[in-house]
This record gives sequence, C-alpha cells and structure tokens, in this order.
Amino acid sequence: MKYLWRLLPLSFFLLLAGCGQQNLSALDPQGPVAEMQFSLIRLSLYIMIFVIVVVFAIYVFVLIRFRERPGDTHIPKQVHGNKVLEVVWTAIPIFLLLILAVPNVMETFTLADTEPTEDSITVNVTAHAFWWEFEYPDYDIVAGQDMYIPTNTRVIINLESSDVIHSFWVPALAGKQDNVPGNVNDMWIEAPKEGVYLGKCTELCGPSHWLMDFKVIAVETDVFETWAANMAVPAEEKEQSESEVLVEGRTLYEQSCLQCHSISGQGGFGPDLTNFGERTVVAGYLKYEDENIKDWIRDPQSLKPGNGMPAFPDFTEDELDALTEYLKSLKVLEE
Ligand code: HEC
Ligand SMILES: [Cu+2]
Repeated sequence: MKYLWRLLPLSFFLLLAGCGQQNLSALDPQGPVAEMQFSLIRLSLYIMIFVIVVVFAIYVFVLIRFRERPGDTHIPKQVHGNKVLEVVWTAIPIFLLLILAVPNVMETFTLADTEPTEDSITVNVTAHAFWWEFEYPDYDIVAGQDMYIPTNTRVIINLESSDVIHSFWVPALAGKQDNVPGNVNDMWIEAPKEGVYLGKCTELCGPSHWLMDFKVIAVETDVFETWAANMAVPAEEKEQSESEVLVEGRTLYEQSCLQCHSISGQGGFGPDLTNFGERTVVAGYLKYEDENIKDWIRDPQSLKPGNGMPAFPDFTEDELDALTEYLKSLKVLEE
C-alpha cells in the first residue's frame, strides 16, 4: 500500500498523456475560448484562496491572542459599531468583486459574439438521443458523430435538439451549452492545433445519456476543404467498388439501412455514414472492431438502451460480414 502512493503521480501523468487527444478536462485549455474561460476560473480561484487565507489567519490570531486565561475576570473592550471597521470590511469585498466583475463582463461580450466573420465557418449541431449531427450550411453537407473543423478558424456553432434537452461540451475547447428543442443557442470555438478533442453530452437525456460521446476533429484548412468537398459528392457520382463482398454489402445496406442512414445525402433519421470508415469508435463509444459493428447491427438496444435503431437479428454471418466490410469502406479522406 505504501508503494502504491508513489505510482499516483505516474498514473496521473499517463492519464493526461493521450497522444494528440485532448481529454475531457477544462484545466488544459486549448484555443481562445477555453483560455479566456480558464483565466476567469483562475482569477476567481485566486481571490477565493486570498479570502480564505486572510480570514483563517485572523481567526487563528484572534483565537490565540484573545483566549481566556486562568484568572481572567475583565470583559474585553467592546467594538460594536466601530465605523472604521465597518467601512473596511465593506470596502474590501466591493473591491474584490470589482476585480472579478470587470474581466468577467468584458470577456462575456467577447464570448457571446457569434457574428460570422469572413473567415469563420458555421456548424449547426443537432443533438439526438443519443448521437450528434453536424450540418455545415456553407458546404451543404451533414456529418454524424465526428465534427471536423479547420484549425485556427473561428467556428460558429448553432445548437439545436430534435427531442429532449442535451448539452454540448468539449471541455478542452469551451464551456458547455444546452441544446434545447425549439430554440437555438449559439457559441463559438477555435482549435489551435490539429487533433481530436473529446466531447460529451452533459444533460441527463435518457438511459444512454452517458454514452452520448462525440469528437471534434481539427485538421489543417486544406484537409478540411478536401474532407468537405468529398463529403458533398453525391452517392451516384461515387466510384463503386466491383468487389463481390462490397457489392453484396451495399445491396443489403440499400435494402435495410438507407432509409435511416444517408450516404452523401442530406441527413436522415440516423447518423450520416458517408465517412463511417474513418470513425474511431462505433456509435460514439464502442471500440472500432468488426465484432462490435456486427454486434451493433444485430442488437443495438443492448449496447445503447433506448436508442433509435431497431435490431437486425436475421442477417446471416456472411451478410453481416459483407455489411461490415461495406461500412468500413466508406471513406472520404484516406483511400
Ligand atoms: C429506423 C432507423 C434505422 C435503421 C433502419 C438503421 N439504423 Fe443504424 N442507427 C439508427 C440510429 C438512430 C442510430 C444512432 C444510435 C445512437 O448512437 O444513438 C444508428 C446508428 C448506427 C451505427 C453507428 C453509427 C456511428 O456513427 O457510429 C451504425 C454503424 C449503424 N447504425 C448501422 C446500421 C445498419 C448497417 C443498418 C441496416 C442493417 C441500420 N443501421 C439500420 C437508426 C437506424
Ligand atoms: Cu444527451
């Protein structure tokens, strides 16, 4: 047990050292929005520490200096109504609150400014129980689960919901904001470097709320432009593989899945799968493995209770293999 403690800093370090991946922590802020918010957190923390230290110091001093000694009989001098004291302990909190208020008010205006600029892009984020849809109005495309954005670009985000209240949170990039049905909330983010920024729904929205994960993937501007252009290619203009498995997979897909899952189309009841072959997880959280894709198709409800996809228990193993191969072949960036 004694030695286990020594491992603690190490495990903490390993936890933080996910390569190129920004974890679910607001304490390692990335980009202007998160940095501003973190600096406000820090400022209030410093003020609170200052207040606690001063109050406790006075408390301990008074405890010792004015304690009752054996044989004490006289009553200490009464200072009730002392004007100087009253003014001092009113002025100090006012002063501290001013230090807090000025940067807070100033930065709130900067953070609330979601006017699109010449270089900004806009993403309409719709939350569904229990997945995320990202619509890029300037590019006329829709993506599921992975939100690609260009680095060092102001990204204006409009938050909507198709069912209940959800909340959009990418801790490394910005504080959370709610997706409220029938209402649009907006915010902006900017990612300073390439990488994957983990995101989560943070409003209890149903039985699989805790599995409602997504990713913001920041890439260089030219990669983003390629991604967006390829996402926009209509399905019928895409080169289709002649491979027997893929043809079978595509046929099954068109029969059973296309009604909900668009490929190079404008959204559907379920996540767009145009670039499913480039996901790193299945349904937001399952490891990206053939077995998991097949398990998901067979019985999505046992993996994510209450989600909108029906079970497909009747596919044969071969059919599932073909579907899985086809799904994995859906790519827009790599070949
Ligand atoms: C009735 C509509 C519907 C049908 C039909 C349907 N799905 Fe789904 N599917 C969904 C919904 C909704 C989700 C999102 C589930 C969640 O994560 O909450 C989903 C999620 C998925 C995912 C995970 C997507 C991701 O981005 O990780 C895969 C893979 C998938 N479906 C494959 C299929 C396949 C293959 C078929 C056909 C055999 C199919 N689906 C048929 C509604 C449907
Ligand atoms: Cu949610």
